[in-house]
Amino acid sequence: MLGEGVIHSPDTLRPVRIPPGQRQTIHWPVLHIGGVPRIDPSTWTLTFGGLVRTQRTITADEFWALPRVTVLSDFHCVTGWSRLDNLWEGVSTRTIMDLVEVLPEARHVVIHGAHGFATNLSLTDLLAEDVLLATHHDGRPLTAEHGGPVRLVVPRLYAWKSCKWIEGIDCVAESRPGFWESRGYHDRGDPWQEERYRR
Ligand SMILES: Nc1nc2c(c(=O)[nH]1)N[C@H]1C(S)=C(S)[C@@H](COP(=O)(O)O)O[C@H]1N2
Ligand SMILES: [Mo]
Repeated sequence: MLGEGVIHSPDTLRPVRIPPGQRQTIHWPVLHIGGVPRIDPSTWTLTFGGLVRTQRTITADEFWALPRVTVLSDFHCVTGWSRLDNLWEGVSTRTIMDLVEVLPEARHVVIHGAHGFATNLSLTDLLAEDVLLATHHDGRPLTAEHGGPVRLVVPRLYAWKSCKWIEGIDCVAESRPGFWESRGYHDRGDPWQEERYRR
């Protein structure tokens, strides 16, 4: 049994858990472009920019002092694999975004990861209750291969939105495509609508 404090991503309550065109995987593939950056967890930082009242960087110490959440969710890669029942632990994006004053004209964010990777989200999708900056998966610290020390997890969108080795969040007014979105991937990427590629 899972503890009472666990947030269940709404998609985990669907009678059918595998979106169209996907197949279930039991093991957990490692997928990204470029090498695996080795980031010291004690010197990791997260920088907020763009349409925020004051640009700021939070340190690892500040991050680890924040209240934590546990989320049970599914993970769907656009290449076709889906991994169900992932137990993520970390800090809610709601808690993180409360640390900065987002200006009212901001409607979207650009998430920045190591090696210049970026992906975009609407503020609404970023602030969904099951979205978090994860440090642990299934009870263990995230390995570097899977995005450790800290990655974003956006369960209800294709996994390319779940930026590994997150470094920064920029608030913007208009949607601004990231790495895959500017190479033909869909702006939003809802697996249940099969939003794989831009139409
Ligand atoms: N920084 C970064 N994050 C990334 C990627 C990437 O190339 N760079 N690839 C994305 C894609 S396409 C997928 S499917 C998931 C895979 O996460 P995993 O390797 O932990 O399974 O990471 C996403 N996050
Ligand atoms: Mo992916």
